[in-house]
Amino acid sequence: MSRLNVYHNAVFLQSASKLSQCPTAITAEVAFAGRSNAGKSSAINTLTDNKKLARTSKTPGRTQLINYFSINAEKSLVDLPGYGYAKVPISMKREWDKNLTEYLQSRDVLKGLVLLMDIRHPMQEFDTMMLNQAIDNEMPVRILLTKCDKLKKGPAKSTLLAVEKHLRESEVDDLVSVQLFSSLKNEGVKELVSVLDSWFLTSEDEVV
Ligand SMILES: Nc1nc2c(ncn2[C@@H]2O[C@H](COP(=O)(O)OP(=O)(O)OP(=O)(O)O)[C@@H](O)[C@H]2O)c(=O)[nH]1
Ligand SMILES: [Mg+2]
Repeated sequence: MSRLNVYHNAVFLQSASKLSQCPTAITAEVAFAGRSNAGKSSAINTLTDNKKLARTSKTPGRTQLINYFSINAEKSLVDLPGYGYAKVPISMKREWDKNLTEYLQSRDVLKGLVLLMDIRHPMQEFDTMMLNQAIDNEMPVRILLTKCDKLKKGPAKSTLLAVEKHLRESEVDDLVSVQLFSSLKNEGVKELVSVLDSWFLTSEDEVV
């Protein structure tokens, strides 16, 4: 029946606080980005079926380092620091934003970006900024509307349709797609796996 989910093999590889510390042996990676508290670390844990892998927290701003989880010797998942957390000093905020921009622009092995947004507050200023940067760098993006368990089915679907419409009207729907996701209910995992598989597979084709 279902193929083995290779993401279940993920193990912690290392942390990095700047680009120069990022692992060099990896040939393909997918990064998880989004506002603080959007559910990035939880989504990684859900995808990998390992609740202890990435640290999650009720306190926003928990993940301040770039954390790498390797799937095998060449492929990794990356938990990026949450951006836009209001309570950190403005200088630190600027530093994070600068680092994220630099990461998108210069990390060649980055094959795609999973951009997480709390379904109750999608497409905030920082999300749009991140999305535009990804588009400028021709980076494929999968938007996860997270914590969809917090809304009833109808409103969740309406938000999904509204974001889809926005992407179509902005003519970025060839590069950017969107889905519902809930770590709490294990919802949207299969769809996410197939997107990640396609990004990692494309990167294998490039190597050959
Ligand atoms: N109801 C619900 N809560 C969730 C879901 N995903 C995450 N949460 C909760 O949201 C909070 C933040 O989750 P994290 O995964 O730590 O968020 P993060 O984006 O990694 O946050 P930072 O590391 O601070 O950037 C935690 O209290 C989680 O339990 C979900 O699908 N449903
Ligand atoms: Mg986190």
